[in-house]
Amino acid sequence: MNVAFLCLGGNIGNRIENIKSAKKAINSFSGKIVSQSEIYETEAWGIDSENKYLNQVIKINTKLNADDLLKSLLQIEKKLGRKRDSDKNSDRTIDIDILFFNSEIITKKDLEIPHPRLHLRNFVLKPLNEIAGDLIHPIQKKTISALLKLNKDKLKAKPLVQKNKLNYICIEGNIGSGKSTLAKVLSKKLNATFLPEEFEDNLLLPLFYEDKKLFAFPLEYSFLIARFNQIQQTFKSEKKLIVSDYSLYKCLWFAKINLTPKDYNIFKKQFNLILDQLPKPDLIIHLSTSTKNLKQNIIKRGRKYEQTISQKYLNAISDQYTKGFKKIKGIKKLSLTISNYHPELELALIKEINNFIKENFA
Ligand code: PH2
Ligand code: MG
Ligand code: MG
Repeated sequence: MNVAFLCLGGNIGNRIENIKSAKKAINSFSGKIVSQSEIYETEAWGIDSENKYLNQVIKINTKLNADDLLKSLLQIEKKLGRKRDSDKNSDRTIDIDILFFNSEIITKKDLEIPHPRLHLRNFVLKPLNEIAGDLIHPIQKKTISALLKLNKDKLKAKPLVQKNKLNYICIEGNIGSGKSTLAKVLSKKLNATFLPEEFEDNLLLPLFYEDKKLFAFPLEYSFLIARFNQIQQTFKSEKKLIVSDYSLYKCLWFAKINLTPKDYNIFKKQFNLILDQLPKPDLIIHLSTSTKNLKQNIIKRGRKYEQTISQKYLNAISDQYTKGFKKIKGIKKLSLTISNYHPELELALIKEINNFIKENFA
């Protein structure tokens, strides 16, 4: 099996659709796509055209040799409406270039591998670096990431912000609403990474339930810092969709209930600073249910320090969650109300969430 890296690009017509169609055809006729970069937008390189390019780099496994691969790619270009006129660099619907073929060096009239200008171009190096930063250029004898750093191309390749891409889902709800169970099931269903709330480690929490006035400020503050840290670390290493059973907003909502107005104002400033540093959720789901149901669930799961939680406190949290949820702007929101708990509940909720995702995200 041969490994090849291809650069797809085009600057006229429906550029995204053309790239998508090209990939479909490549998968059928040229080789199996095993990884792909984001799509980048760049001004036309080396030519005088107003039409910006979209480019994407893909890696394929193929049984074809380099000549036959080129033939199949040229056929695909033609099928997708590529016109070749005398001007070598004219605007085009789709261009598919072979960047590398194994680590071979080929210098024929109609096929040069590695692509002779790839190391000069941000629109190739940027996406290529994403999927093969450590690959060594067989002529330049440098890695792609080194070539990217060295290269002086002035044209910036900007990742195309894909509309409504789903990267981060938070499930919110009062103590005992069942958000953790649901988040776990949902992350399995969506093949996502589960980011769990880590309240067990907070030694202040049991103390707080014994003396709320004394421990409220240190408790809320320590939660804020711990959650900030956890979310930041997770996003540093995780590329997959993340499903969490909390959002940072809960810090603010609990602070509103537990802190004096003066302390709350101080807290809110710090909260907003920290919120700005973190990736925004794409979807927040609010699970709500009656205080009676919450109380039952708290008894059922039997965490010792939770058993003294009063009806009044639960009511206050539910109210604050509802108010806070309404105030969130610029994030997709889904509200789910649970009237009673039954064995099929999770499945029913997942179905609703799935429908919402289908309608709202690409
Ligand atoms: N391809 C060219 C010439 N110039 N510029 C950008 N940004 N992207 C391309 O794919 C591209 C180009 C010739 O193939
Ligand atoms: Mg080209
Ligand atoms: Mg070409």
